[in-house]
Amino acid sequence: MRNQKKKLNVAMIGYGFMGRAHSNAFRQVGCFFDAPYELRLKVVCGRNRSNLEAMAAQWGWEEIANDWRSVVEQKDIDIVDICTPNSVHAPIAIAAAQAGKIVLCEKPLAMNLEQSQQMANSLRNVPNLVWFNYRRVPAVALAKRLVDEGRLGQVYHYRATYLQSWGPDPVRPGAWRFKPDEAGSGVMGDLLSHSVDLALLLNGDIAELSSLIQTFGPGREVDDAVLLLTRFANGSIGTFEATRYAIGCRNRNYFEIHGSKGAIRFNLEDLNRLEFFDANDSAQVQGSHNVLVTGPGHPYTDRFWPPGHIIGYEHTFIATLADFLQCLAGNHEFHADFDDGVNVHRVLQAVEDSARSRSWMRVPGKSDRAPAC
Ligand code: SOE
Repeated sequence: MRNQKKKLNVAMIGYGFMGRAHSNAFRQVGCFFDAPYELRLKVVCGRNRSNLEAMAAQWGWEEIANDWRSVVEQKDIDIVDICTPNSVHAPIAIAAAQAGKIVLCEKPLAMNLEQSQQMANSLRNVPNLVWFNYRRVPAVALAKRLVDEGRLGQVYHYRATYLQSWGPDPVRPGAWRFKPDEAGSGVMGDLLSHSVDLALLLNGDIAELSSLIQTFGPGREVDDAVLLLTRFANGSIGTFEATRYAIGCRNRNYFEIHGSKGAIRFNLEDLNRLEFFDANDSAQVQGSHNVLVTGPGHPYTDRFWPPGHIIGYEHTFIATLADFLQCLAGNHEFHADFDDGVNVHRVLQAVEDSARSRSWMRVPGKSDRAPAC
């Protein structure tokens, strides 16, 4: 069976933390899922040869390369995966699309809204993905199922926080995530983009917002913390907070939704669980169900381990890739794609504008799409 599958050769540009997460997904997807393609880890590309050699040896990449421009032109490459600093997402994605490749790209999609729109327009005719991996946490997918089934009723409140603590880290001052010309923004692109993507998925469009942005690091030119108040198109209201200065919190990607019929609560630091409060439970036993989302019957879980056997961060990338490959084979729409990446940038743009002008901003609508080039 396996050797009848069509082979797709992957080139990965960039090889840091995300490069490892992606390499693992490329290697594992066919083990956990009945993937319709066999992926071959063909080329890993970056600047430092000895780091690349180590990466290739550890994760099984066949070749290393230094020049992404020639890699995206390579005839034997089918998929270009981008996990570089944000500033080079656009040129690589656009060149790869022009060369007819399938394109996978880390978040945030671009440096700003305008660039993200150019990217989405350039990639209209090629399959594409943005690695908003938290959509595929089984507990998050279960939350989406409960929302879609109407189990929360009319939503009143959406509350999201993404809290990390490494902002004051003295050994990281030169890191690319702190450089405006490489990262484009600080926590806005790095953390708030995840929270916004999940909010758009679970609660629909954000109509308007008011924000506050703060930089704590002396001399730093990117945002360290951001707060928002939002009104959603469905009439609910929301708050968001993203920061690298939440001392005591390592990677607390959290959301909570309150509706007329129930509530849900998720915390990535305990990613196998979803709390669900069902207002239809009889008053005597009302309280949160602390659901261990490892099956039976939960999204993705039959692909991993038996019920009760927990999964980790890496499985979210594997499940994302598995869904993408299924959609590719069946010619179905996949999300999150570059248009979803643009939708996140619409919100981020309004966040920047609101903080700068100290006023409420309407989030530019999907009809305000940049003209195709
Ligand atoms: C670092 O802040 C980081 O790795 C982000 O870049 C990721 O997108 C997030 O998932 C975890 O934190």
